[in-house]
Amino acid sequence: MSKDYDPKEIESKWQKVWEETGIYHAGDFSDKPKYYTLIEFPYPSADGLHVGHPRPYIGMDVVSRKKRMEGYNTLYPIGWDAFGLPTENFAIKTGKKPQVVTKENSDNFRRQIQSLGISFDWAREINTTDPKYYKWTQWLFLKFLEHGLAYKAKIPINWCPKDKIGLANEEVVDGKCERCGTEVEQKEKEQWMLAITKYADKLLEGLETVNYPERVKAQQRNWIGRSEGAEIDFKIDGGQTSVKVFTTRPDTIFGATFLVVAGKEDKFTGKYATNPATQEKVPIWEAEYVMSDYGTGSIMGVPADDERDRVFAEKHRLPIVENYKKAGFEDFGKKVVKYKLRDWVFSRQRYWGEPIPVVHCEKCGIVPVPEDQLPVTLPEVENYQPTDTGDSPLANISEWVNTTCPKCGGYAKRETDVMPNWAGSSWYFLRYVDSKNDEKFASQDKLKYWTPVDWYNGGMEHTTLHLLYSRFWNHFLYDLGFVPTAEPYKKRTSHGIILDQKGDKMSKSRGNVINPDSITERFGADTLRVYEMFMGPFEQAIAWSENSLVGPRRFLEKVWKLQFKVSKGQTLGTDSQGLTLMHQTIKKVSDDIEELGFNTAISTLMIYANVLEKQEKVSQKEFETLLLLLAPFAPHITEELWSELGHSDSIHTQPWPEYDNSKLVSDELTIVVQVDGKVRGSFEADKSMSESEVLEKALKLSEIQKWIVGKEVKKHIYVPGKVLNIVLS
Ligand code: ANZ
Ligand code: ZN
Repeated sequence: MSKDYDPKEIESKWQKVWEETGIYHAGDFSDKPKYYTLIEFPYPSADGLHVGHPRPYIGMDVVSRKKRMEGYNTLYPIGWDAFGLPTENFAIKTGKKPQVVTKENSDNFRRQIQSLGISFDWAREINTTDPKYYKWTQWLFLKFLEHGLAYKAKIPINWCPKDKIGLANEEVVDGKCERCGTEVEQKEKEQWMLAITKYADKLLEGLETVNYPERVKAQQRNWIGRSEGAEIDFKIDGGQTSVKVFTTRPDTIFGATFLVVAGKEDKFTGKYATNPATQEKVPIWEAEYVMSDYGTGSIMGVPADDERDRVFAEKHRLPIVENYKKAGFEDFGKKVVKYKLRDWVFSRQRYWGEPIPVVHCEKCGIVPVPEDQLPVTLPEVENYQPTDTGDSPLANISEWVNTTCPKCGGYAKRETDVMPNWAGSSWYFLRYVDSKNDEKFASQDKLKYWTPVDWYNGGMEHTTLHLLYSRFWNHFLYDLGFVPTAEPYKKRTSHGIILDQKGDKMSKSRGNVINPDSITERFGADTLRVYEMFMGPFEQAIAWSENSLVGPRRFLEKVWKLQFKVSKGQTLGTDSQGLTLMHQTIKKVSDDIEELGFNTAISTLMIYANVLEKQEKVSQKEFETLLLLLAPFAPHITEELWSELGHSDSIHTQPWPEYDNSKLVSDELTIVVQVDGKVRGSFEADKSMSESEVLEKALKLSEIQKWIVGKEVKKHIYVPGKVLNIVLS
């Protein structure tokens, strides 16, 4: 009569039930406290999900499910970050419309994710390429424009000649395009910019108020790169003109023996300036090690105290003054603050992005598209290929480009640049709280109820891009009174990526991608989930190991078989030690989940299941506790076993087990007995036994008797509740 564990059958059955009953739907407003868990929404690529994708989804699913059971009204949403190059390039290659590609890919991702039983609230699903969504991305852009934070500038941009696209500094890694690895060129172009630098201080100060890993905070601080220093003028040509330098060490000015201006190669300009401290003439050089776009683009060379200046001075035989007088910090120049952070290049000359919602009118200049005419939708085009002039493919669609000016009614041209892929993801967490709203990006009431995000888990690779950008947008919206808190995320954590069996990064080009479908097919979603949480510390990268799936599968089978040992209706644990273990297990699993210790939580559950398996009978209470603690990790099997016990409500809406502090330590203690420091025996003692009672009992033990007979006990040392050492010699 004992039924075998058949994940396929029970998983699809319960997924259907959950969908029908909507148990993971987070209702707006409630008397319960709210909890908002967030993962970085995926880019729906044509390759589908690989086994690395679900690791953070499962991790935060465990947290979300636990929070729900703890009585929180929990929001755990999902959507698609679907604009950008991969889809556009795929469309160019296959001749399919990006809209169609996006639909197919997100349908596939949805199917895959749903087969894993993750408790996302699908009713709130968003897609950044949906005109109903990007209407609001455009509206938010217009807010930046209205407040002077979006502007056009002709600037040298990082240009990828292969992708034919301008790149933000953040997208250039070691001088190469982050996506395709091609050497980046410089190109002068009119670009839309967002003034993120105006928020540099707020973005720094905000870090003091949030719970992020220290290394994430450090990366954000470094990226912003705030430096306090001074600007000092060095006069030339008899005081007519001067070179302004930026220094963080104005106290070293007496040691400044030359000036360097940013240049392409090292050379002497032939000019001299006067050091205002020493009144000496110092030569003005050009060199590559001085960056043109930082500080003032010029420095004072202090070879005695700055390593790079010393190298430069030695190479070009410039004077080095070792022991010079130190100046006071305010003595020369003017105090200034400089940042490494640059304004954000916000336009892309491509097709698959949000059109920037402005028109160019000969009479009125740049005119924003009025709110009631949003969204400015992407027109259907035949050819998505970017142009060689660097203009967007949209520039070729005259019916779309030619329009009337909303201000004067005259002839105007639409802006043909689109926004970067980072736009839609800069505010998506706000849209989730009210994803169907056609009147506003989200209602004030719902924003007030749901935000900020309580726990956001995402990749370390997004620390300087997405995380900084979305914090910037949220700070800006806070200043406008649109969102209730300046910081969007209370707590941030990161997961490690999953590598292939050999320890290499999984990628389509390497051909080493493992599709979760095949794993679910063979082992079941619960086994995949438990394996991904068990395989190693959540924050560390780890190699996939097909063989290791067997362990989690066996564990679930063991849990399955325990149901046949349960004495129904029996509520209490069998003995005091059993009760202690149960409470210890509850505590350990509860604490571990809060600290991303998913792997140790599972091993604790494995130990517990082993102990129960060895018992002759398992009480209903013990078995239910095991199921409740396992439910966030393996939601299908636990739901099935829960209903087999006769419950009609879902296990996922039950209260999370609580532990009793007083039961964490057993009343029974094992006292180890040593004779002259060597372990000779042990016995079970009651917690209340006094030291003399312990000694008395120990001396009577037969295994101790044979060591001490005929000898004198000189003294004894007792470590309460643990060890008794009997000293003879
Ligand atoms: C004299 C000096 C003496 C300096 C000394 C340092 C140590 P932060 O802001 O922390 O990165 N510097 C200034 N502008 C520069 C540029 N455009 N390119 C390259 N280097 C530049 O460091 C600021 C320091 O870096 C400045 O202080 C300047 O060198 C150099 F013992 O001035 B210092
Ligand atoms: Zn006009």
